[in-house]
Amino acid sequence: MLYPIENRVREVKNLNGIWKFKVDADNVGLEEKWYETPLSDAINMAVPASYNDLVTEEKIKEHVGYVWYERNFIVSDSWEEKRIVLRFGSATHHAVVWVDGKEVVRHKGGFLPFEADITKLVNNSVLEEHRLTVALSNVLDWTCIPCGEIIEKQGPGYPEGFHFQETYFDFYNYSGLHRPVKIYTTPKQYIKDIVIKTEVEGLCSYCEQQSFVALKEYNRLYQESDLPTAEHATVKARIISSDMIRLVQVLDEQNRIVGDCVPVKCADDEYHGIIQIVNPTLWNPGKAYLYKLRVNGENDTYTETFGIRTIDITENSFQINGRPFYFKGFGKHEDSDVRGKGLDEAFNIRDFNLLKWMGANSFRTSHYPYAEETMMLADREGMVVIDEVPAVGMCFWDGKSVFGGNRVNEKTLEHHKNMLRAMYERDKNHPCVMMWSVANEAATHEQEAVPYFQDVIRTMRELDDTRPVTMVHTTGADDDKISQWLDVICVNRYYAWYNDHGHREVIGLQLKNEMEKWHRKYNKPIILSEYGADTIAGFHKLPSVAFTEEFQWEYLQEYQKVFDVLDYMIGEHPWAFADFQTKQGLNRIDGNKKGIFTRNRQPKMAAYVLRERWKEI
Ligand code: BDP
Repeated sequence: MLYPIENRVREVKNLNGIWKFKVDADNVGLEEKWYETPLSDAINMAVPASYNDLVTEEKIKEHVGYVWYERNFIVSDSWEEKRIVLRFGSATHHAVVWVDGKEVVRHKGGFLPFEADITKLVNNSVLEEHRLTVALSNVLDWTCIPCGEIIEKQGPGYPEGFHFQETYFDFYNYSGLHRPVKIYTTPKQYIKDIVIKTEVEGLCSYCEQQSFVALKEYNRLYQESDLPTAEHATVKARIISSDMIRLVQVLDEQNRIVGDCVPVKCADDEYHGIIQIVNPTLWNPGKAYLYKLRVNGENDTYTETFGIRTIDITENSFQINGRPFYFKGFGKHEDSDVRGKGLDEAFNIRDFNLLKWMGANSFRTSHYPYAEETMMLADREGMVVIDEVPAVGMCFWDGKSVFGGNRVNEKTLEHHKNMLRAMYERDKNHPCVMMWSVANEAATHEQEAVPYFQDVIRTMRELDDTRPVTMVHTTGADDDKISQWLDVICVNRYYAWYNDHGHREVIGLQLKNEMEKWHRKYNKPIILSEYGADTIAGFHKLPSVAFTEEFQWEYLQEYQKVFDVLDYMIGEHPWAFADFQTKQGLNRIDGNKKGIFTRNRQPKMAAYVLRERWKEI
């Protein structure tokens, strides 16, 4: 799915700002057809943002079910000959959308974009203004990802109708129009999609021994003049278009045309073009280089950004452009004070500046695809991304089955695969995306999880044959039944936190033991994709105890000792980048405090020490 852009034939109108908002307290709005007339008794609401932390009433914040958004928009007379599309960056989690009371689209899934062609409705209309209404539901059940269920309790101890949304993941179930809402135009004959794949020949060789120890040394000496180069790149563009495509050009960062071709029409609405580039500049971690592919049709034109880089995997290395890459970075969240999961470009810039200050080179979009604007920033900053689909909450730790009972079902699988498709469609051309993660902490020890994830992984590979596939595990190596189908193994571990709480002395032994088991069983590279300790900023104690800043650093250090001796460990992502909001829980004091930064993006003590380490490797 192409991102809305402006050029000489396309326009974009931003619908961000203040919308009308109403809670559907009794969830009767659909039945009563609230979309037919302007919302009554509405309050003001900001878009993009989660509504939960903007209001003061707990009833609204914790409402389970529908809320309604509404605003008016204007269509310019100059759009008369255009195709007009309404686009939501995301709507968390499920939405029904009307324009002037007519339904234009329904969407299930809270973290990916969707759109509706509204040309017929708004062109040549007598209306001065159009009314846009959205009914948005935050209900999670076992047919969607993330998974959840509504719990109802009755009995003498509970008030009448007592119920709440249960979730089996560790972040607050923020809801709202979290990402930009836009209207954009295209010519009537238009470019629908562009898929760019690149191949590289003559990559400069790197012949040092590719072990972690060598890698550390290599990175120390890694100078800009050492950046990998290639002799030649082939750019393959597949263009889906109802407009006749005349020319495809590749432009470099100075907007110089470095290659072009007249694409061949291969099928109805489909064109293929191949462009050769001599001595391409590669997209490297920390040193991005972005080319533009300009598609010129008879009526439409679209410019897509891309990068040229290679990915290879051996049994103990992940290589980008032929050089071993060691993942240093974090699992993150889209989360901040007041705006919740709403896109905030200022926070994004701060986060990227902090990542670079730390010497980090990567992050995982735990536990859902982040905003497109974040992916674009990662492209530009040379930040490597593990892109994760919102498959989280698929494991119980008390022995109850998730895949074998009446929980995860065929509808879940279908939705999971739809979300993989939507994630791929949205993110396929981003050079920053180096690996897909198809789930976080699913019950991969269950026999019934096997056919489920075989299907999921096969779907991901059918969509994309250029990127590796991983999945993030909580299950132990002995019990895991899935990783033979993955390229890289990601493991989350909390030794000395959830088990043997406070005993840092067990970490080294337990971690090494477990990592060896994974490697012996699968012979694949491993990333420790989460490990961490809740830490209250400003708590200090000598000697340290759990929850103090000293403990967090000492805790991380025990893990690092193991990373430094195991060759097949190809990365460390401590949990988490910053403190974040969760539901209420006995071990959550106003949220998860495992951040290396506070929720307001200020460093805890561990940040300085981790920084020193990462600057060195
Ligand atoms: C892991 C989850 C992550 C949690 C973390 C924790 O992947 O979402 O926030 O543990 O407990 O299980 O802090």
